[in-house]
Amino acid sequence: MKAAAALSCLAGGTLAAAGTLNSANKLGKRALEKSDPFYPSPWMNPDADGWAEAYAHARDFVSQMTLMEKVNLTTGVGWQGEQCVGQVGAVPRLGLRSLCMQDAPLGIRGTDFNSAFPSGQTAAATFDRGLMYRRGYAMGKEAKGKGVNVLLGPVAGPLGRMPAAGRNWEGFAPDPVLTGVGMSETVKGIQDAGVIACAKHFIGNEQEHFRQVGEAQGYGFNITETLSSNIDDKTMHEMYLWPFADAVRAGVGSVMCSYQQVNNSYGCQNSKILNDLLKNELGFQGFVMSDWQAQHTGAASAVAGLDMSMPGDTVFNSGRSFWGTNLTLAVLNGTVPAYRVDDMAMRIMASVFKVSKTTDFDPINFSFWTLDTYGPVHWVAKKGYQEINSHVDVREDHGNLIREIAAKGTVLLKNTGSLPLNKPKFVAVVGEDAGPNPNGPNGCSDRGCNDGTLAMGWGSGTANYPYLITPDSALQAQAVQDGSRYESILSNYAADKTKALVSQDNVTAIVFVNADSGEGYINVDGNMGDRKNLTLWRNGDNLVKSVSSWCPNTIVVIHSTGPVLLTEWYESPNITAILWAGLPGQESGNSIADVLYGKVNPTARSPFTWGKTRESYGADVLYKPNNGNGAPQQDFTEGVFIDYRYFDKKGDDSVIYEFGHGLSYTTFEYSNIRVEKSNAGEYKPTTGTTPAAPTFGNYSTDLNDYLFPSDQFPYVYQYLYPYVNTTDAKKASDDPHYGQTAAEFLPPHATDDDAQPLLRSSGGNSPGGNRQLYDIMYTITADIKNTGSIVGEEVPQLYVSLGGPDDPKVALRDFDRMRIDPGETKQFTGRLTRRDLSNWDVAAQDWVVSEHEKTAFVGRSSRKLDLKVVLP
Ligand SMILES: *[C@@H]1O[C@H](CO)[C@@H](O)[C@H](O)[C@H]1NC(C)=O
Ligand SMILES: *[C@@H]1O[C@H](CO)[C@@H](O)[C@H](O)[C@H]1NC(C)=O
Ligand SMILES: *[C@@H]1O[C@H](CO)[C@@H](O)[C@H](O)[C@H]1NC(C)=O
Ligand SMILES: *[C@@H]1O[C@H](CO)[C@@H](O)[C@H](O)[C@H]1NC(C)=O
Ligand SMILES: *[C@@H]1O[C@H](CO)[C@@H](O)[C@H](O)[C@H]1NC(C)=O
Ligand SMILES: *[C@@H]1O[C@H](CO)[C@@H](O)[C@H](O)[C@H]1NC(C)=O
Ligand SMILES: *[C@@H]1O[C@H](CO)[C@@H](O)[C@H](O)[C@H]1NC(C)=O
Ligand SMILES: *[C@@H]1O[C@H](CO)[C@@H](O)[C@H](O)[C@H]1NC(C)=O
Ligand SMILES: *[C@@H]1O[C@H](CO)[C@@H](O)[C@H](O)[C@H]1NC(C)=O
Ligand SMILES: CC(=O)N[C@H]1CO[C@H](CO)[C@@H](O)[C@@H]1O
Repeated sequence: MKAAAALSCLAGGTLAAAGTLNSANKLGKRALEKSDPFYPSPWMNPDADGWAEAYAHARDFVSQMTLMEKVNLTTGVGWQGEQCVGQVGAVPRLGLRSLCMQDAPLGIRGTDFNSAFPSGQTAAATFDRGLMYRRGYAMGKEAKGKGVNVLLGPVAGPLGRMPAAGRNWEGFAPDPVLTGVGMSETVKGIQDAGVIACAKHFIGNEQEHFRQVGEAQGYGFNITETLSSNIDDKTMHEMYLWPFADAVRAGVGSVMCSYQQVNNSYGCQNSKILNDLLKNELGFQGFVMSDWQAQHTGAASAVAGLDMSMPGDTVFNSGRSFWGTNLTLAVLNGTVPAYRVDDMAMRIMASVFKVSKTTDFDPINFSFWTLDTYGPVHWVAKKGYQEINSHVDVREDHGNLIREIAAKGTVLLKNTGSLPLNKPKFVAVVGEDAGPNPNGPNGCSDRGCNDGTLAMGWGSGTANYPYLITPDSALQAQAVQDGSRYESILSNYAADKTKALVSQDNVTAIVFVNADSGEGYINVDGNMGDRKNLTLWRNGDNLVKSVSSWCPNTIVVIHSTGPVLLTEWYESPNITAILWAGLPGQESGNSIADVLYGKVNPTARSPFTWGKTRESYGADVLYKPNNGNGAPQQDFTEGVFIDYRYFDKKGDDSVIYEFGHGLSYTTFEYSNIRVEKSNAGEYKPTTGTTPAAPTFGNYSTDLNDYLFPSDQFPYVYQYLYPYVNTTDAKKASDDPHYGQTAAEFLPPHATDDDAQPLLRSSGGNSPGGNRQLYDIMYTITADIKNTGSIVGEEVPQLYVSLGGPDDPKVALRDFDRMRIDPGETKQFTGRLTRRDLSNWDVAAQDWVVSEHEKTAFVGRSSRKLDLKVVLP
């Protein structure tokens, strides 16, 4: 049975499920993957580590709440109903203003006097936990300064299964451990600043094409259901769920469920992923919010584990909601158990108390919908004119941090000696990517164009730039200071002029090229979010090839959202250096100048593999529906073998630069690997049961008590409320199927409230899964010596081979970024936890350390594994 077979009634999606099943045969012989049901939805654990105090506060608060107040807290007020990109109803009686959810994972979206940080992917390239934390903290502080309560990031979905996928740059890397560290550090940073983080998009949200039906239809694809990511249980645990486990372990307050389906069940009503994996196995105590319009049902999504409907309306500006009035009625008529709505409110309020510590929030000081100072608070209703943008400057000194992260996240892929630059005689800079967008840095809405230098992708994952330092301006300033001659041609098509420039004697030519991508609702040059190719944009390859054919000292700088194909030119002897500068944010020019001139000795590592061809990556975006009008099917048949795991398995010569690769201006020597076994003890599966579902407070069953209080405030157009308009429940619900009972359309056990058994792999009181998974089993040390003549930082990486025939050759498990003086030797220490050495055993439904011999490697990349030791 499908996890959310329970589609009907509150659901617009009733027919959807049936449609998918009926079209099963169109894909071939096998039936479509399905998701097993998992009910009931787990309620909060009063004793969870890091949550107990927040639970107690929340219990006191929620116990005072009426049913309508609880419903208000769970349901968005509708698209453009308030100032933020999403807000829920307020609880004025208890002094709680409406919670503000706001993009984005690299800075606050749509406002002003905020910073534009480097992308998550660029932060990942630093391999520096401290910088990842500081980035999160700074973003959290900025959000707090504008009145944001929930910052919608960080991102672990997409993980990066396909290099062309549009939003990979918002996340970290196609490696679960590096992404897990990015998630954990960013969550801690954001939440230490007093803002709730939101780990998204849960789960399998690996491409833009077909994620939403309307969007796909707009592009001319006639589908009636969204993409299904079909992921087997082992791959789910070992790859896609892993970084979410780290986010949960770090105490993340919210998780956003995704648009697409998993095994043909929608992300926001898939009980297997929400109830079982997230809330039961990982012991997630925070709340699950829907992606914007990713909710398709009312009661079904409630019992499948959804806690907050965003932005609240069934579709933007319908003025109707699957929850709101419908959720109030569903509790009153017994379809949705009261404990489930109590648990939603508990989870939301516990996150508030855990992270914000108070319910006395700062005012919201901006409107996402305009930069005007005065305007309507209720944007779509054009009601409530007042000051809606106070233009509060929240940037502090974050520009310095942004410059540091971007420089330390710039990967030196190749260097035959031309770098670092030292007062070069003549610098010639070539390429649009070095210059400004003629329409200004924010000239395209949500950065939906690729004009001028690329410093972030496009879509909801963006922020407005407060300024954008272009490479051209920063490099010119440096040249002037050095007494160099400097010229730039900020075009990719001025062949004759470029030739004349870079053919001169003694020229250091720096070519800037890029490749962009973003979110599916914007199509840039035929790229509907996902990239349509892996090549450079706008004649970039020809530009590099031409300049390097004229100039024997050509340095190439790439700004991109992922790997591009360097195949045709990377070996040219005239190309003396290649750098990947990721998506650096507002300080772009300064940070690349810092690296080119050696103020920052490069240390960053590529957070993905640079393959020779698009095909060499294996998995790819699905660009054409493959299931008739039904849900396109994306089968994750490669299992755990994505990115370097796939290239290593093939073992051919299709890798140009491997995952983890990055050069320095100095050199390092690795020696003396040692291993120490810890006495971690036996793994003990979790046993026992939960308490029965608690309820908090009681509620009136008289519909007269739920009527819209028109004597207290006017009804705002399209606004979503918890009230009923009439005491005729059927009319109030406006649901043509009103009257179906839970037994008629919800799956078995969906409303159970008795004690439930704990999963053996779950954490008991410890969020993130069984706590012994995080026991340290081995400590590996190695000596790293700086054998060059300048100070440098090095990123020793610890990989393991789990030894089984189905295991990747090696998998990253730990790393450090260490500053080492010339001649100095420092000790690297890496740790292997039980999880690091385990496989997910599908039969046992638990992590198991296999019998195969395990080997640890310490090296400078996934392929330069200097040292190895067999684990005793
Ligand atoms: C209740 O949900 C149904 C969809 O199941 C929707 O058609 C109806 O408009 C909703 N009612 C309200 C008052 O939003
Ligand atoms: C999807 O189907 C596969 C294969 O049957 C199964 O291993 C996996 O657990 C399913 N995942 C979900 C979330 O239902
Ligand atoms: C629900 O929230 C709205 C504001 O979003 C507020 O006006 C209303 O009073 C709230 N209702 C209850 C019952 O608290
Ligand atoms: C889309 O497919 C449906 C179902 O096959 C069909 O009824 C409809 O006419 C199609 N629409 C377009 C625009 O092709
Ligand atoms: C913005 O914040 C300032 C300082 O907290 C406050 O005085 C002002 O009322 C706020 N403006 C809005 C529109 O909330
Ligand atoms: C790849 O796509 C980009 C962006 O649309 C385009 O500029 C470029 O020309 C394409 N490359 C090739 C080889 O067609
Ligand atoms: C390198 O540059 C020189 C001009 O200095 C040119 O003659 C030569 O063909 C170039 N080599 C390549 C491989 O492009
Ligand atoms: C409830 O009443 C308001 C104000 O009359 C109206 O705008 C709204 O559409 C009504 N809602 C329903 C579900 O009938
Ligand atoms: C209960 O209310 C919900 C929400 O309006 C509705 O979908 C459902 O049909 C109702 N069930 C009964 C038994 O009245
Ligand atoms: C300082 C420098 O690099 N000078 C060179 C300029 O170019 C001429 C001709 O190619 C060389 O002979 C110089 O050494």
